[in-house]
Amino acid sequence: MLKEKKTVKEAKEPKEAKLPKEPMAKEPKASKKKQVPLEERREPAVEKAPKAEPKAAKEAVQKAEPKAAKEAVQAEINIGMIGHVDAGKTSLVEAMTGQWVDTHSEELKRGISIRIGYADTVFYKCPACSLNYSVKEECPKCKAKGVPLRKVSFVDAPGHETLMTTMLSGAAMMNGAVLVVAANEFCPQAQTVEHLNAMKIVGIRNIVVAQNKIDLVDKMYCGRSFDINRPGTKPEEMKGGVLGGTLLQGTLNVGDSVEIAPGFAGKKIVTKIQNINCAGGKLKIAKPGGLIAIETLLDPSYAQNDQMKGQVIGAVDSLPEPRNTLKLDVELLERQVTETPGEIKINESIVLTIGTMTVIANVKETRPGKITVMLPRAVVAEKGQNAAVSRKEKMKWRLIAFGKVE
Ligand SMILES: Nc1nc2c(ncn2[C@@H]2O[C@H](COP(=O)(O)OP(=O)(O)OP(=O)(O)O)[C@@H](O)[C@H]2O)c(=O)[nH]1
Ligand SMILES: [Mg+2]
Ligand SMILES: [Zn+2]
Repeated sequence: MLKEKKTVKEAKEPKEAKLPKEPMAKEPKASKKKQVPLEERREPAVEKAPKAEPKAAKEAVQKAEPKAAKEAVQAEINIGMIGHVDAGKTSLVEAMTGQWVDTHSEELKRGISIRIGYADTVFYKCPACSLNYSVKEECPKCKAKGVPLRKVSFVDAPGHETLMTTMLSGAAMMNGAVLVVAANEFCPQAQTVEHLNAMKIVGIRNIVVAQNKIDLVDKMYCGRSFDINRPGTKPEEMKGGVLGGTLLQGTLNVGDSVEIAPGFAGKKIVTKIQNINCAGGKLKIAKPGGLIAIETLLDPSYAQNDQMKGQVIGAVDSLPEPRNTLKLDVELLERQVTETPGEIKINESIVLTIGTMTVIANVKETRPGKITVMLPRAVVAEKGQNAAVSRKEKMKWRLIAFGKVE
């Protein structure tokens, strides 16, 4: 859904700018993350909106009519686009219908949806190939003419907190909904919850969750690393360090700058992707699935002998800062055959596995169900990330607890 951001949402609103039919009670200059008290949000901000909407709906249907006549498929269902402000609802509608439904000058200026948007599309089934469904008549894979299945109307709701009443009146027209969630934001956001509540009120049970903006959260775990240069390679022919692993989310492109964390000595490293390989050969773009090897501009000696194992690779400035102290919620594992492990004690050395990183940790503090550990080697861990806790028992490292990073 990637698209140039048209306007900056937080941009200051010029005073004279007014919406003729849908005055906003509050300027949406507030940061999208800011929580506004419920009573403020419930202000009848857009009570006049319903007047304008049926008209807009009619216009949208009329515009779509000639097409519909040709295809002889009638819109038979309304799918709502719901979710927090900026999640990408309107972008998803555009991807599926080809129409950018935010057309009001105010919407264009602010870069947010203010009214309910409408756009139709026809779902086609390709009779000839395995790529079965498309929103284009011509099958994108084999170019055969698709068979129209059904025409669907998208009802695009605004996500801004001051526009809940507009969203609610739109909800009344939905038969099902797509809850759009931005992968680069904590979930749920205020409007994720409110929109789901709105669905409950109007009795919509069929909701599909679409995770959007996954391109913003590239993340690869490095499981191996290599120096691929043969001894005696001329300096100008030397290749940079190669990192092998699997992409968890997002995409990596040849030419992308990426950061590697925790990096060295607690500092992240930034490098550039020179080549990407998978078992089948070279790739220009890597997606999640299978093992890939990325050639970087890193000094190859850093990558020798799996030295980069456990590092995380992601878009620049996207990874958490490396940390030497972690607080964990821990739950001891119950064992069926051998004795259940005893409590974790202060000063005990344990091993944590976070992603592909394995580190020794020293227990500094314990409270019921919680431990604080010091790490001689920094790690990157996100809040809520799982960690496996192991302890040495009879000369072997044994898994003893399940941890969650606080
Ligand atoms: N990087 C990236 N940006 C995206 C993606 N989808 C949407 N955007 C951008 O995110 C911004 C918000 O997208 P919209 O489609 O307007 O979001 P919305 O949910 O309709 O927003 P409201 O209607 O105001 O609640 C725009 O700048 C989009 O270009 C995506 O998949 N990746
Ligand atoms: Mg929108
Ligand atoms: Zn086809």
